[in-house]
Amino acid sequence: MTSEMVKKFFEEEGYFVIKDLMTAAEVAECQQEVRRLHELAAEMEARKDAALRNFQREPYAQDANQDGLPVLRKIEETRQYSEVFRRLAAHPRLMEVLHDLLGPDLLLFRSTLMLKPAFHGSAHGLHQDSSYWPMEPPALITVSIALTDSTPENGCFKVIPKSHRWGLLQWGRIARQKDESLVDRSDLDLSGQIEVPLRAGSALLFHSLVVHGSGPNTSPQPRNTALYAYFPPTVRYQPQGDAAREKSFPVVSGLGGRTEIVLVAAGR
Ligand SMILES: O=C(O)CCC(=O)C(=O)O
Repeated sequence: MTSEMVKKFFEEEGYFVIKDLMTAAEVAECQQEVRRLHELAAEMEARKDAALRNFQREPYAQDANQDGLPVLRKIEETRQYSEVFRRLAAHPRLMEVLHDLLGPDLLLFRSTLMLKPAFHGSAHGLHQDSSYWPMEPPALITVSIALTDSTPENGCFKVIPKSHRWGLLQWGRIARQKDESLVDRSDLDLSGQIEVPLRAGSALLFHSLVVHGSGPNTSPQPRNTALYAYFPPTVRYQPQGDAAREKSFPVVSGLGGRTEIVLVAAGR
């Protein structure tokens, strides 16, 4: 597909898949790094490290540990703990597509590992990312890079194409048990929902207003993904309530080579 075709598809459908973004060697390096971060979590738990708040245990796991390591649901701020995942945020092939969609100047809102351990992974309720994020306008792009094959059995993404045109809606809890419904609302037409299986190394990109979620992992295969969210400088930081009025965001590309930018919220 040409850049124009990718842009047109993304603008109309709200999502896009980049097949085989990473090489097999890159995938293997990321998988090793996922294991290292689990070992790090175990060490941090042992010393009651305050940064453990970025490592979330799987809330509905039957066992607390697998192979002697904690059963985790996600790790936030991965770029703080991992050079591999810091670099992956700026993968050259990903940058080409994001530059076409958002322009050359890119900031990072989120760098996360979403983990669905074999047999244990909880479901992810349907939602729009922008309903939870203090960023305006709601025009970010989330990228989920599959680090293992991602299938309907191990809880691949579900998206509703074109739902980025529905406007901003309210959603409920995100982490859900394996037999729970993925949504509490009954007033929405969810019939267009599709599953997006990905081979390890491929990536799903979607608009932050696209309705998405994922099922549980009841299979023997883990489903791990590196998840990032990007925004251009036209998106502002606008938190509600008592949240800090300024926040620093890493620069991923452009912006005169700066490494981070502090965004200050406009007056209340
Ligand atoms: O990785 C998943 O299954 C869902 C992640 C997601 O939707 C999110 O973090 O907003």
